Amino acid sequence: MSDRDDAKHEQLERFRSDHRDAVLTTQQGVRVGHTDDSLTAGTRGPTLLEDFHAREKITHFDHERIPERVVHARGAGAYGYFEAYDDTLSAHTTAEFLTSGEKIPVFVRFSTVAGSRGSADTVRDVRGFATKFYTRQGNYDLVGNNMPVFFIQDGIKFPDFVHAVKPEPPNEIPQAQSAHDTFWDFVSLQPESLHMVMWLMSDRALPRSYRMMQGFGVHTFRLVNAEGRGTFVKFHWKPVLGTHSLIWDECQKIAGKDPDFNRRDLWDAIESGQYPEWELGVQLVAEDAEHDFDFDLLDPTKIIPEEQVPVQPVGRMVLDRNPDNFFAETEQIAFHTANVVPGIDFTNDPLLQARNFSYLDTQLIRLGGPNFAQLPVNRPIADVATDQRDGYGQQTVHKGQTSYFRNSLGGGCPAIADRGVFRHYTEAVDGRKIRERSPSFKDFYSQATLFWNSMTDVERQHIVAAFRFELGKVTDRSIRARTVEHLGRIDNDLAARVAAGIGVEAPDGAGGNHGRRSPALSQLGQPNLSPSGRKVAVLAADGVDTIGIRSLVEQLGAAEVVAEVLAPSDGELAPGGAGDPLPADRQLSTMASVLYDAVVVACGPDSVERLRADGMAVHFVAEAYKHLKPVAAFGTGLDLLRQAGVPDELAESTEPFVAGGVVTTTAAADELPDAFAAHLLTQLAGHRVWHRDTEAIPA
Ligand code: HDE
Repeated sequence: MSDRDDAKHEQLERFRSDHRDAVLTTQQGVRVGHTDDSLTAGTRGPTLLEDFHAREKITHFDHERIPERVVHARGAGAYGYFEAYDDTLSAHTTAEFLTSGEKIPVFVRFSTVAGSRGSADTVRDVRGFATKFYTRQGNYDLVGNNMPVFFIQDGIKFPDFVHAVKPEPPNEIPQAQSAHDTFWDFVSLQPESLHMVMWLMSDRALPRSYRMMQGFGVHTFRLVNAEGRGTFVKFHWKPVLGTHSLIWDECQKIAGKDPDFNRRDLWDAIESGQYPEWELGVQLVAEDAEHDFDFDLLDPTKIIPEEQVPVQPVGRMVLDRNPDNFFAETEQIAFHTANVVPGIDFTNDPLLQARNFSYLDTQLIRLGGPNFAQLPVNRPIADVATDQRDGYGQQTVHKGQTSYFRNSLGGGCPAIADRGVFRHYTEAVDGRKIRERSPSFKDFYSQATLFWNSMTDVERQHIVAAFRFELGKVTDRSIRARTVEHLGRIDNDLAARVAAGIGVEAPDGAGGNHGRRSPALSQLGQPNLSPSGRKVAVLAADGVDTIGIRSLVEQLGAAEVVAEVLAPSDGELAPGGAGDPLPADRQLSTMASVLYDAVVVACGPDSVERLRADGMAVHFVAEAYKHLKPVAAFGTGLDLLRQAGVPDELAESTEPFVAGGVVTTTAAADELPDAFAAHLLTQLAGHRVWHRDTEAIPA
């Protein structure tokens, strides 16, 4: 973990408590000499009311839970910093953190949306990507998601939407899933949701890692400069490791094998010094260009295609410190879209306007009163001086006679500032009071079509499979049919392919498709050529070639790839020939292929014989192959690939050979060529071997 110091870190230090070298006391500081037995009348008699220690201990325990977030309950967070590249944005905003180049402390919380606090990480869902910037001008919260649009246009529908996606009321089933009747009932009756539904059915909903996920502010916000001029802005986070996803079958299995998969990945990466990094980009639109688009900039179900308004990089964010305490920090952090600093303002996006109400309100119930901004993680590093007083959990001892404005008794303080204040953008507003959606919000299909058109064939196959899975779980046939009818208005081929899998009629083909594409929308269209951040399993048993493994692990490590040696049992592996014993990192039965990005079978006749007799090892290889992962073997390790049914051609010489993402060489031990690791790294950088045909592989 980083030893970087910053103002937030220093502030938190005042609140940290470490019990090393401490003795047990009550909350009142009275030393406790015995905490295992209650005070009773006789050793077999009733517990006495006067046992203040037992009562305090149990009472505190009884009150340890707070309400979980009504959405985004499950999350993981980390500290880090943001730094602007330069001051180019100063023409558009007075927000210093976007222009100063200084390192600004941040806390980021990633989350799933629908599941409860204890649900699995790898469900099909949107991911939250919320950043709190502790700036000198006050806290700024960018509370975004990993998808750039939302399901609804107006916040008044949010309770309806959330009620529909959450587990169904009679039995609280299913947990953290959209694959059920009420979700599809809702979206099929609210076509404005279709664009986002396309994103949700895409691989974006299955991130390989929080470190490999884009983030979006979603709404159009406004930057405001020193002259008070506004510029529309959309915020984008782009991960340095590239945007990568899991495969749906992997996700479902990981949910059982390691429900903390994404949390753990973030934690481990930071602990090991592989600090995740994102670039912040902005799309800027001049005020007088507001109506230059074929959609409304205030409509949160629309993107501004990057080909139309390019994303300009403005800074980078690095996460380099894990929290000390999940509850105190990750659970108690309170984001609020209305936490803005001078130079950033809202627009009239009706979804954003509702959020500006909701986030403050929800913290009051969740964190138990109006003083939650005093919790250590929420405290600004900017000075705070309000006339607000009292309330549950007040931590500040306010001195002085006055807590009102204007006062003379307190010397007029806190005084009204004349510099650096937040000034609301002075927008001209005129209109009749009316409960009606603007006609400019009424196109529900064009951008869903744009998204579909922009996908590669593989991405389209995944989208079709996702619709078939989700709608296949819907018991009401009319909901299935209604959804497919909407899909027909997005694209006929999409609708026909989905319909064929779920036993409903395809629509009549009258849909049409505008044919436009936005290549930036495709994840696979922008390959990331670095293997960094991936995890490789090396299968081994007693008798393995430990020299070969050591050199491979070292080469992978140099490329920031974590390689772990998995063996049938823990402890040291006896070497097959020359070489020293090698400690196994993990016991095979505690892990699974779905927790790795690739598998390597090491050489060693005895080792491979043992693995061939172990069904888990054979399955490990077959499953990794089925999930389109690079598979590699050296020396006698090739025999395990054959036993697992890997159908591709394997090496016949020591020259490393690659076919269908399978990297092999007959070389053993000290003769393992460097090119073997190099080929494996190239395959890892490709993430998955998308064109491998694995339909018939049983795993
Ligand atoms: Fe949220 N949302 N939201 N949301 N949201 C919450 O706030 C809400 C929306 C997002 O890690 C809640 O503190 C309404 C869009 C994230 O702590 C709550 C509407 C986007 C997080 C709430 C939306 C988001 C939340 C629940 C429609 C992406 C987790 C607990 C008007 C741009 C923040 C809490 C964290 C959390 C309300 C729509 C992102 C109830 C009413 C759009 C990342 O206030």
